[in-house]
Amino acid sequence: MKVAEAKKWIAQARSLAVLTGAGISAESGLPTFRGPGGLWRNFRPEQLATPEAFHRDPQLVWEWYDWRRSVHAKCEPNAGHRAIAELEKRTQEFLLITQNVDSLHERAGSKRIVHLHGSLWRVRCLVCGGEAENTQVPLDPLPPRCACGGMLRPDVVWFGEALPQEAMERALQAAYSADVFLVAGTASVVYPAAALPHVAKQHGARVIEVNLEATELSAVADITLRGKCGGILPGLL
Ligand code: BJW
Ligand code: ZN
Repeated sequence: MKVAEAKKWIAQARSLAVLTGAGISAESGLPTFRGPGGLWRNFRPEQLATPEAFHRDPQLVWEWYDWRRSVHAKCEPNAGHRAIAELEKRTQEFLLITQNVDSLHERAGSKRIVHLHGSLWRVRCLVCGGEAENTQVPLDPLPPRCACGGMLRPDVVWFGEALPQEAMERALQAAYSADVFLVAGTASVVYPAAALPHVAKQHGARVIEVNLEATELSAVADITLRGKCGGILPGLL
């Protein structure tokens, strides 16, 4: 039984790393990027999540983020988020590496966490570079402005932009030292996040994937568990 084997590996792991993507928040009602429900007003996320798109039409890109913030504000963590928070409590050396910009992992109780792609609830000024938390929903005015008068942007990582250095370093360190590397709800197509399970495997980790569908990682994973995060992850405790 694959689930029983995965559960045993996790229970015996001294060092566990978990990488999550949009799929884990799908059961909370947040749309994923690729696949059904990934489109917003006929735009693909890839057309909006770039610095070029923002410079061309900041109003349009901010409307997308404002809409996503309003959806997120009504969402609750699900059984998948809670199972990962519980795994953290049971494992000596643990890191949750998330690509998600929502805060559902923290709200489920996760503490040892790094956000590779930033946060939907933070903004950054294009003029003075100041960063701040911003939880206003809906935003008014749109685009929002900094106290210095400059335009604010979402404090997230778009295509072509570097990931936050400290988060990436901690994620790589966890990949080097993990006995088990659990990957949940990501299409595993966006780099450098998608490289982490490969790095972990090269350094001796067993890789377990939880996803509704086969992904780029599936052929490399030691165990693939097909199904919803909310159904499968609690069974790994
Ligand atoms: C379920 C489920 C359920 C559904 N249960 N499962 C060619 C080769 C390699 C790399 C590149 C290349 N060309 C360009 C690149 C680099 C590029 C990249 O990777 N591009 C690829 C697309 C080809 N990467 C970058 O540009 C990164 N930066 C970089 O490389 O910088 C270099 C640099 C160095 C120094 C200086 C300057 C630059 C940055 C990447 C940033 C990604 N940003 C986004 C937006 C964040 C903000 C926002 O949220 O708006 O991050 S894009 C988007 O994709 C978002 C996500 O975090 C990320 C990953 O998506 P994810 O999580 O995998 O979601 P989905 O929707 O794709 O998949 C969901 C999965 O869940 C599916 O598999 C479903 O089956 C499953 N699922 N429901 C279980 N209930
Ligand atoms: Zn400013």
